[in-house]
Amino acid sequence: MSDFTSVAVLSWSLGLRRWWLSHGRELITSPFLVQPKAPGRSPASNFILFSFTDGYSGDLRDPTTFLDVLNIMASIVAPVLFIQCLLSILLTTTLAAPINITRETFRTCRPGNWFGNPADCCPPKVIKGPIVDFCPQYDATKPLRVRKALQCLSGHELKTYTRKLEKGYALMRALPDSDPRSLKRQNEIHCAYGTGSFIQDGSTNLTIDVHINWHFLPWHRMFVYFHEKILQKLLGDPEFSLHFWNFDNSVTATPRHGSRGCYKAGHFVPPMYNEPSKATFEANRSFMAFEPNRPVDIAFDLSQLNPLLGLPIFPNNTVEEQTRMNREIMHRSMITLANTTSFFGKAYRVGDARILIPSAGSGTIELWPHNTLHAYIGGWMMQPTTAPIDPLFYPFHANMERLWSVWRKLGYGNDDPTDPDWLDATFLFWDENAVMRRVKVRDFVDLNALGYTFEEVNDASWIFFDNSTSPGAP
Ligand SMILES: [Cu+2]
Repeated sequence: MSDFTSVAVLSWSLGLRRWWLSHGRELITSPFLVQPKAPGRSPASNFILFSFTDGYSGDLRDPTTFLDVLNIMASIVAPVLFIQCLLSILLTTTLAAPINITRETFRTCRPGNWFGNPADCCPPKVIKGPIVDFCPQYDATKPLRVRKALQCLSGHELKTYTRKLEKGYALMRALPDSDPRSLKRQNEIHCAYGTGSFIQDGSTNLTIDVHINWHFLPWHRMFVYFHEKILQKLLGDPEFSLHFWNFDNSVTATPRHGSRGCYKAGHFVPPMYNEPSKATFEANRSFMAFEPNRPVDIAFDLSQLNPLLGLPIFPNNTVEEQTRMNREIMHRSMITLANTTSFFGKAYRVGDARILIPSAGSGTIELWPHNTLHAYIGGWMMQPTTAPIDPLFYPFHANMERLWSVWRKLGYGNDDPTDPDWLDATFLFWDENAVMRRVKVRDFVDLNALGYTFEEVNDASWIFFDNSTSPGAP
């Protein structure tokens, strides 16, 4: 109940009721309004609708008795409501706390669901070994690793990277299911975190989700971070970087002389993830993902979609149309509609129920381009129960978190939430050594501390998109 309602209820119980008793009845029973009737003397006895134990009864058609009943009801209900509101305010202000995933959360994990679709993906209920706090170690003397834009890799670098990537996924797929670093187990942990399988400690029914709320961006940065660490470990190369799919850039530009970075359009599915004989490939995708010259559609309106009824029908836009629509939707999600609250999504703390409808809790970039692209790729990528089975998930999400870091630099007062219930939320992940780590959101907001950065790309393609030039856009 809102504070406003509490004030209203309090006012009524303290003041209005007294006013009604002393003046209100006289006013309404004055000769200018309605002639008063003696209570209980309704001409038609079948209209006597109530009777109290003290013998008072009345006809609800009589305005004075009707208001008397309201008044008596209010005098009973108002204090009860008031106490209830006071309690709920006290409870939310004193008990609100960040979400913390613990051994107990794992122990009480149970099958969850996504849009009513059952999901049975709990990790083992007992976490073996210690849980080690994750502390990023910023080393100013060490150059940051650079995650690059996939579409600009070329020559020897492209060859080496593709070979390593394929080897990394082959090794990851070969790990036994008992190893939490296997691709299957990584998918399962995302599934458990994304289907309400985990329950808030101490609750019997409040389930946890890392989508459709403000944990979407930091949680997925953590997930991709440990995925990259696992690839590094499997490859024996601590400098290996998971390069990103720059799907949001649909314009190839000529960089100014001397400027560094990648200025090539990146809105096609990266070819190194579309090689059927390789471990980076996944056959279970929509046909659109296999058309090499088809730009992705990140602007599609998914708001009417029931994902259980099948894939949405994406229109066959021309490259020019798609480019304009993609630029516009990026401009909206990153600038026009993206203040701090709307960009991150709805607050989600201990005591809050899981939000199930994307438009009710998701941040702008979770809706567009994230949800649209998951639906566009289709197949496993369509649902959080299976999406990380497809290796394309990772360069895609690497770009999602890059967009977060771009948003912070755009100005407009953009800044991360300062609420401790966001900053102090903790999640558990198995690291590259299969050791369980406790990870805090506040440790995942600064990329420098995590030791990597992103290559500069042509974000200007949507930053400088002018909405006024395309009134018919979605
Ligand atoms: Cu997810």
